[in-house]
Amino acid sequence: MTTFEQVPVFQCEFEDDRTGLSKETIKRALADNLFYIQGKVPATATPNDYYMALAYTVRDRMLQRWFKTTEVYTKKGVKVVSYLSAEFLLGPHLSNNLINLGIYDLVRQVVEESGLDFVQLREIEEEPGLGNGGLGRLAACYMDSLSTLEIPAIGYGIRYEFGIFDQEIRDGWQVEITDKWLHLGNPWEIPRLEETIEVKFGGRTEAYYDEKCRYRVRWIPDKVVKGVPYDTPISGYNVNTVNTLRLWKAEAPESFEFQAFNVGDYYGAVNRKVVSENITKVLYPNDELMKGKELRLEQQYFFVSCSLQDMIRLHLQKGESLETFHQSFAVQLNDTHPSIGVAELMRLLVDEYEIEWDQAWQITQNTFGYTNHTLLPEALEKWTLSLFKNLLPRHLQIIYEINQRFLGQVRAKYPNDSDRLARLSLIDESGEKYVRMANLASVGSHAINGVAALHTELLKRDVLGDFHELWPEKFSNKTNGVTPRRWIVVSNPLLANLITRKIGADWISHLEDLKQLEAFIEDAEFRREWRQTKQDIKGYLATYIKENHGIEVNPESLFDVQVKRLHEYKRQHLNVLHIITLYKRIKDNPNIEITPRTFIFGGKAAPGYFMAKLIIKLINSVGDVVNNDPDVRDRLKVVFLPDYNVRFGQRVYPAADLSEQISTAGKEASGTGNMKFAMNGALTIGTLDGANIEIREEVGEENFFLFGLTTEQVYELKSKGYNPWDYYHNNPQLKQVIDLISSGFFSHGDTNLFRPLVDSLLYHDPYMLFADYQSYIDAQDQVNQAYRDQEHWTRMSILNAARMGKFSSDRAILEYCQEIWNAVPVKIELEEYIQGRA
Ligand code: 73E
Repeated sequence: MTTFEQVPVFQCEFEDDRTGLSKETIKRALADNLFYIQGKVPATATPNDYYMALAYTVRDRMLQRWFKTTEVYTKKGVKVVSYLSAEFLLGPHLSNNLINLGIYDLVRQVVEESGLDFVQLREIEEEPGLGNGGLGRLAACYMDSLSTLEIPAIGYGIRYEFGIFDQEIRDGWQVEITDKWLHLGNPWEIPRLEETIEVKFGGRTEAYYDEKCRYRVRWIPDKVVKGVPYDTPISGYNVNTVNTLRLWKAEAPESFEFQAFNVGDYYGAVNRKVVSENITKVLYPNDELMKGKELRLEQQYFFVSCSLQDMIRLHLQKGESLETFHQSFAVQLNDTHPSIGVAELMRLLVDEYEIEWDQAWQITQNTFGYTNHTLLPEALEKWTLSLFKNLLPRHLQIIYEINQRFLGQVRAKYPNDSDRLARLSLIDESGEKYVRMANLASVGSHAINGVAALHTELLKRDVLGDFHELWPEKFSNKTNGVTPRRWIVVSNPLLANLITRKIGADWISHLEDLKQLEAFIEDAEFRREWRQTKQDIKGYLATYIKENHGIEVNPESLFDVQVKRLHEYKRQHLNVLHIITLYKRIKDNPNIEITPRTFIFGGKAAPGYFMAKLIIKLINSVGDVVNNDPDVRDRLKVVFLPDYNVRFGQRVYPAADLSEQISTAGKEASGTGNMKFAMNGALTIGTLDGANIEIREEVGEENFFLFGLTTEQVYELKSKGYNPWDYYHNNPQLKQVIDLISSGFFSHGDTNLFRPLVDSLLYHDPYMLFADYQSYIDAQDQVNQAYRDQEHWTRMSILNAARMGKFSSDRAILEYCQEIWNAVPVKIELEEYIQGRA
């Protein structure tokens, strides 16, 4: 049980079951919610009923704050940040809200005194997996920080009925299962049916002259879909602010069905309903891969149109005119997924609210900011003109108009530079014609940012190089951050307690305070406690692995962890080459002294990404051999833990000794797992990529295991002709490892199974594993040496955690507020009887 020091936020003079915080009141509220909401008595209640009753009890305690917060934001003069994201990877709500409200220990005690198993109830919650990975999780961390910093904010996204698939491993292969996260109900959301919005699709446009003889265009759609908002409260830590995450669900409007019934087309009517509701059915499980599917563009336009119409409604409700829209809302585009918003805001302003083009364009540019998250060419969004025109005919016209005016400016600045014009154009005309969403987002925003220093530099130089030349002032870097509430306090209460005992609890909302831990580095007792804490948590993970996956791991061994989406650029297979290298050393010399290691992997592969799935199979196949070879004598263990998600992240980051951040330099825009590991005292083995560079700068190069080519060296080697074959031939160790895979040693003699992977490495190796192999192995050997000196390792571990202040999402959000959004905190005051003595 956690002994984490709570910060008492409120104490009631007047209590009722909905707000009271005395033990008795909470106990009564649990029983009440079980009876009146779940309709159960203890004799018939299932664990899920109790979980639901508990969740409602916690939600009730946020409602006054939530209501108050929303009310304040409708006041004139309050600028609201609107974070538009196709993904919010929230993870379980219960513990997070308990921590943020400062009532974790209290509620846990009450639950246990009521004879219930708190941990069992907590684990029942289905996590909302409404995202693929880093990008969606970043949005969730940012929502937490916005509330904690008391910034008026609203997150807008999609209420997918099925989030990221559940992963099972069968015979070493990934199998995808639909994620039915809503099947037992979702106590954290409230549908706001009366705030439903209509969204149009398809059809055609028609030009006309209005009563003042002005040329206008109207859009005659062939489909209308209703967007129903579902609101989830997002609490801040130790403050009254509770912001809203508003997710849209698609529903078919009644009127369309009646029309069809009248002509007797019953099937057609019902079918149309199904098709409309498909829009928010399922999250596309591809990260970093753009697939030009019509439904994906429908999803994007659907949620963006709902959100912008919602904002306009709120703005007009304040009694403001649309000329000042950008003073009410700062809208951030989380990658290009919501970038159709640029054309949609123009359409709303020009077509529906009859604002002149130039003014509408000013409002639009002043409203939007655009965050780019990837440089990978295969991830850049583009839509064929035909697909675009079918779905959004009016938007295509608007994009043409924006483009014509924009290219006019470019031509004036760079006469006779048709190549530049072709690169900057919103339309790619090099082959089949496409709309380029990154260009649309860049032209339509006043600010463009990357997510780590290196990434922003590369963005300015390559992907958006021409835009940077044109408007250098628009560009800035905002290095990612993660919330220490979820990633330390919720997930690692033992470490949080230890830290708080030493330096007080302020670090939870001022992560730079962790620096104060450095003062205790010479304190042997503190180091012992630090080491013991890590050991205890590793013990819990070992038990979990044994109980859930039947694999025995040694909690004293070095826990070497790589958890992230499967992708060739992230190079999980480089990690495997290291494992095989160690295995080979043992086979060649069974008595060799080696540092015992447990290799832990987790991550999902996009269902259509064959190579990523083959890498999962390889990890499991190597694990089968290594784990069962008596020569290894349990000194190496390889476990692939299925269904990596936020909840499992919370279990694994605290238990790691070594964090694998081994992407090819220049490929990982930032990474955020790297930050979560280091905050929890893991050391990093990593390349000079993404935020690794800044982590290394902060923690000190002596506390970081660096290897591999730099981005420059990668480019150089590529341009002079990279030949992986040479590395294979010139490095006997590497050759042995590759030959062992090819020989069928890990595939029951099947020499074909891993051939696509091996051939890809030998003949192409686009992510340059072979070029980095030796340097990686050398760095891993240094890790082994370092781990043997536990005193020294502990010092490095403490320094890593102590120097992670920069990577709090609070710091990142402050920078966005000051440099992009021009947003300031607004204190939420509560009535005395709820506020208590806070
Ligand atoms: O480096 C990460 C970064 O830390 C990057 O790969 C990831 O975003 C994280 C947060 O900034 C990312 N995901 C996507 N693009 N970049 C993406 C692309 C398409 C669909 C879903 C996600």
